[in-house]
Amino acid sequence: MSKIYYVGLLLLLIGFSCSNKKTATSGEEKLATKEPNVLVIYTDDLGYGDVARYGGQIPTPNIDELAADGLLFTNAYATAATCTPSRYAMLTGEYAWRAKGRGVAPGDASALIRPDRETLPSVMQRAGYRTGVIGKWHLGLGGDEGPDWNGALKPGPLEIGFDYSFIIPATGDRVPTVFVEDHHVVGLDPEDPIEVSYRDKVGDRPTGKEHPEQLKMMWSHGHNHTIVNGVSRIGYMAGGEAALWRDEDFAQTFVDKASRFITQESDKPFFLYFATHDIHVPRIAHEKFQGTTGFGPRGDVIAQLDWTVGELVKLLKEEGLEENTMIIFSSDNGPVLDDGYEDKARELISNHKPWGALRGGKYSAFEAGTRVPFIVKWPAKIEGGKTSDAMVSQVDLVGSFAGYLGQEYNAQQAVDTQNAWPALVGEDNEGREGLVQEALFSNLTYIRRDGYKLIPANNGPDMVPWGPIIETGFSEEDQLYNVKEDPGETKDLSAASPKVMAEMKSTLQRIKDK
Ligand code: NG6
Ligand code: CA
Repeated sequence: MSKIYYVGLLLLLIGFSCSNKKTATSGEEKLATKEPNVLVIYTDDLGYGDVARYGGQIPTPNIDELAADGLLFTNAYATAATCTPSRYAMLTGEYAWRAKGRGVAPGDASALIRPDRETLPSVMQRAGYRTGVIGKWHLGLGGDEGPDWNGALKPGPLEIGFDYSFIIPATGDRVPTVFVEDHHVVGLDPEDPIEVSYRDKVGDRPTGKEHPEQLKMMWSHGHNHTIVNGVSRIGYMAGGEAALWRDEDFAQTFVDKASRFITQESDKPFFLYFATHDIHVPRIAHEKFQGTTGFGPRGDVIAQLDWTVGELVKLLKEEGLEENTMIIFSSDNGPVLDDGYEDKARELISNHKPWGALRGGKYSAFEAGTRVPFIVKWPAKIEGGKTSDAMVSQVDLVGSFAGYLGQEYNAQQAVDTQNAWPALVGEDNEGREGLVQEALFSNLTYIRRDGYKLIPANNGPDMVPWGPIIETGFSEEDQLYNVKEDPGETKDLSAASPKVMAEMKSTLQRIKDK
């Protein structure tokens, strides 16, 4: 054989192996072999009817686009009508009401989820994901002694499965009004330590009660303690001047942090729990959104939330990650108008119905308390533009991701989670057989897939007992509705269907006793 022949063969082999390599690292190949990135966009107090695609009057083009490109659910539920228990259940796979002390957490609560607990981020970590949480936490920080704002804040997100954390420790309306990144308050000057009290006034910052003239947004109920950034909060806070946030910058700050997290060099897929402050009170949108909707501050923060979604999707597109990223968009509980500040939410509501056709709202045992927007977009797997009536619950994320990723999970701890993967990706239109939802004061209701909903008798007040003018759904008599046929819960069927009710009562008891 001639030399030329050998050289030719060699070149051919080199060429072959090069082209082979190229295929192995091409985008297409990545798609076929890599698990999806997962981005959970968890909004705060966004009602079932607050998204245009669900019937809302305030434009939400970017959220609507998620639905146009993904799957929109009409029967999806948060587990509770308030924030802390909903988040607890989504992250642990256990309904929050199984133990006491998991209601709305004060801003100085110690960690509600301890390191020995099974969690959604731990499942993802074990499956080879890098995990992050950005945004509102509201699940407590620190051990039994509570958070040490001037030291290391642990246990917290990093101890329960997150590799990275950048959070509002509790809520925007609670002190301390500072961000926490990993274990520390961001920008804290050690010479000016933070002091927090939920009982007595600390330090000499003015309060909203004494100095309403210093406020840019007046309080209506509660929220009249320490003033920070022209807004009085729940709780008293001294020190930490250099670390104080500006509410107007929340949305941009979180988008920037998400961008850094998502674009980080890594061989691993990412799991990002992105918990927006919007549209919780105080509703202080960035100046560029203020006055843009005609619906007042509540409308403006919906516009800002929509912008946030648009920015995240744009980022994924730019990074070539859109196709194989699964976005789950939802809310922690239903809508409220006046939740403690005079922001004209009620006066400017016009024909917009945050609760859609449902009854009640945040805090309520009626449907608007927990039935929430829920959209899943994952172009590589889910065909866009479809609607699913499957009954899904946020408590099922643990079981669903564990199932899909082939991970074992601690079912002794995550007792309430189920593998709802087929429903989440649109392959099962039925979903859960039934679910429990938690309203104010841990009152429980039970809903069946066929629409029957039991609200057991209780002696709670029939209206939320402070400012928000919302029906709690409580009554001294048992109530039974069919929320499929009667989403507004207008016809009590308890007298007409005693058998259904008895059966549902015993099912609820069985779930409680689990
Ligand atoms: C309530 C607050 C309300 C809100 C809620 C928690 C008062 C009078 N009201 O106690 O403004 O902060 O707690 O909302 O203080 S949640 O969405 O985080 O659950
Ligand atoms: Ca909430």
